[in-house]
Parts: sequence; C-alpha cells; structure tokens
Amino acid sequence: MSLPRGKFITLEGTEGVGKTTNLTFIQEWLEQKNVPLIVTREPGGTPLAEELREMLLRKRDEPVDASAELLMVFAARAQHLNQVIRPALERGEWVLCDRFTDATYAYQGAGRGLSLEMIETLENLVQEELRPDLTIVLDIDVETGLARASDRAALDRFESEAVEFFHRVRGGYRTRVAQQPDRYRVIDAGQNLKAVQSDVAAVLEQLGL
Ligand code: Z5A
Repeated sequence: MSLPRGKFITLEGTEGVGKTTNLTFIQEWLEQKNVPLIVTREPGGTPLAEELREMLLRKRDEPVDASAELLMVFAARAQHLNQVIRPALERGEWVLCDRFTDATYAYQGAGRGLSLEMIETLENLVQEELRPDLTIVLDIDVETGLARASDRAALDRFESEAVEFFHRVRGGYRTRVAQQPDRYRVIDAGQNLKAVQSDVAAVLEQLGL
C-alpha cells in the first residue's frame, strides 16, 4: 500500500517581508500537530543547489545575463526536487519550502522581464506535474520591506537592485495570485508580528489538522 503524498507548502514574498521569521512559526505550528515535516529553501536545499545559490547571490563585476540566471535557478531546482522534495513527499512527509517557482515568475519574469512562457516551459520540464498545494504570500509595501531588510550587514546581488525592481517583483506575485487564487493565501505582512502570525495560523487552521 502506498502512503498518501505529503503536502507541499511554500512561502513567498518580496524583500524584508519576514519569510524567515514566519517559516519558523509555521514549522513549530505543524510540528505541534505531529506533521512529519522537512523544511528547506530555494535556491538551495542540497549541497549542489546551495553552491548554485551562492553563485546566484554573490555580487560580481561581470553582468549576469538574465537567462543564465534563470537556467541556474532551474538547475538548482531540478537537483533539489529530485534529491529532496519528491522523495520526502513520496515518503508521506510534508515539505515546507522558503520560496519556489513563484519566485522565478516574480523575480526573473516580472523583475528581469524574461518571457513567462519560457519560465513555464522550464517549469513543466523540471517539475512535470508537481506544484505546491498551498502558497502563503507575505505582502508588504516595498519601501517598508526594504527598510526592515536594511539592517543586514552586506547586501547580496538581488538585495542591491533598485527599488523599481522590487515593485515589479511585488506586481509579479500579485498577478500570480489573481490568476490562480485557490492555491494562494495572501497575508498583510505590514502588520506587527503578532498579527501576521495570527493570520498565518488562521490559514494553517484551514488545513484541518
Ligand atoms: N530568487 C530568485 O530570483 N528566483 C527564484 O526562483 C528564487 C529565488 C527561488 C534569495 O532569497 C534570493 O533568491 C531572493 C530572490 C532570489 N532575493 N531577494 N531579495 P531569500 O529568500 O533567501 O532572501 P530574502 O528575500 O532576502 O529573504 P530572507 O532572508 O528570508 O528575509 P525576509 O523574508 O526578509 O525575512 P526576515 O529576515 O524574517 O525579516 C526581515 C526583518 O524584519 C528581521 O529583522 C525581522 O525581525 C523583521 N520582521 C519580520 N516580521 C516583522 C513584522 N511583522 N514587523 C516588524 N518587523 C518584522
């Protein structure tokens, strides 16, 4: 008898939105319900994919071609999916992932201006039928998010983009949500942390655990 496949939950949002903070909250909430769970992130999640992440995030003098960036994101994703995500789901475990392909539509699509059809082609090639069951989008106005993130010691290649880039990225997420509202839950991340986590908990309650 095969196990029921675990659920695949992703967390998304623009810069400084509080993903890391809320990921821990979601992990603890699910673990309290005894959900067998792995927590992972993109780009990354395996040694090879983490190397690709480092290459993607590192600031460099050479301009990075947007389609080279896209292919690196999907190379990391192919490795992560086949080594970590699919095996966990097939074992009946749940996967909680910090960013996934919605980030590619938002950053490489809306942000860099790459063709959404090209992204969709790569998505189908790499993921086949696999899509997240639930995506929580933490939404905040770009300036507030950037102010929250500004405490960081050194900005990476993405964090160094101009504010207009992050406006496009936020628009990219909003377009995704409008196109498939059933899969997404959007949370106002501009509230204080207690209110954000109360909204996150309300979304998790809907899972009926
Ligand atoms: N990327 C891509 O281009 N294409 C892809 O397909 C994928 C990714 C998958 C790395 O992502 C980069 O990869 C990302 C896009 C690209 N670049 N950017 N930008 P990442 O997710 O690792 O990096 P990040 O976006 O910088 O996320 P982060 O490090 O997880 O930070 P965060 O989401 O901003 O969360 P935080 O560290 O929890 O919160 C920031 C601060 O705000 C912190 O001091 C908190 O204490 C504070 N905070 C959090 N919530 C609140 C509330 N509610 N009130 C007040 N203060 C708060």
